[in-house]
Amino acid sequence: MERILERLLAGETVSGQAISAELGITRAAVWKQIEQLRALGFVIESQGKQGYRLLSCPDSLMAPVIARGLQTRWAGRQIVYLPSVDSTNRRARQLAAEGAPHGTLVIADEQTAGRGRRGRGWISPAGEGVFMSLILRPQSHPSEVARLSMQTALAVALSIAQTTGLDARIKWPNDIVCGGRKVCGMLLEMNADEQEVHDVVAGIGINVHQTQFAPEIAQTASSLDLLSGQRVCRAALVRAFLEAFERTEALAAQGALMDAYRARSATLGQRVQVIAPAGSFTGTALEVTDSGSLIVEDEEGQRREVLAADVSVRGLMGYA
Ligand code: BTX
Repeated sequence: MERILERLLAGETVSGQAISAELGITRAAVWKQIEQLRALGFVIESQGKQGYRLLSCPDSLMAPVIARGLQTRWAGRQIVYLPSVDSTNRRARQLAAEGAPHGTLVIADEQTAGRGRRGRGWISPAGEGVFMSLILRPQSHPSEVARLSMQTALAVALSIAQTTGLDARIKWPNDIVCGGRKVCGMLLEMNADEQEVHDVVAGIGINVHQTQFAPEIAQTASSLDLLSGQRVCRAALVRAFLEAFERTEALAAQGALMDAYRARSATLGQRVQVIAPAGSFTGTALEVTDSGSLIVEDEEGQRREVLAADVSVRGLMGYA
């Protein structure tokens, strides 16, 4: 179906015969796949013998829809779309282990067991969000992987801002918030030994069309549609993310990543409350280190290093 869609997206009328010859399938099979695309919401005109013409696309995440007009060198050059999957991170890790190239994007319309950090879940209703995992094969030491987490967060914030006009901000360590509400979570998983990183899977879940939320997140979560007052195009958001990710790589190479990150941070420069098992304290968030921890100056003027794994950080003004 993706190959027929690709052909239709090229813009011209294409005959059933030409598709059948190119794809090596019968004309009846072509017709059946056209009907399947129609059932998914693609409006396809039949022009008798001349063939088929695509008039409009639904809000689809199918690979050819995302790939149309994508301006990247490597990010998302290979896209694996799944209508439904347990977790795109789990699937991406499997594909990475099988040798999927750097930049492969695994994306789903629905997750049945979306994963958050530390065994938590990510609510991923069909057709409502973006659930995706980018496979990265950085040529770096495990200690440098924190940078990828910053790049991912920055790229998501920039792409949301670009696509919706919202003031998307990074809440350390890895939420994106808009108007004080969580619209996105990220889960980076690394496959490495002491010397070398084999691959990193950057998993991203963005709330796009939801208008209702499960009771446990109703007070903290929102969606891009609700916050922007417009119906956001998911494929455009994904393209913007992939393009922004490549830009963050350039920023990192120029030593400018931290400044760009700081400009999008909801946490840095703010008064925060650090809630740790060993005790809580308040202070001012100063910076994020190369290894990804947060430096907070406490009330006594002491600089304390806060590891993402240990704590929860709350802004003193609302959720963000
Ligand atoms: P996290 O542990 O920071 O956030 C999980 C917590 O956030 C949950 O315990 C719940 O309170 C809340 N939550 C769950 N779902 C939502 C939601 N849709 N919107 C707002 N809040 C929510 C964040 O973990 C990491 C999430 C990564 C999700 C992506 S989706 C694609 C990829 N595949 C996969 O399995 N996970 C990643």
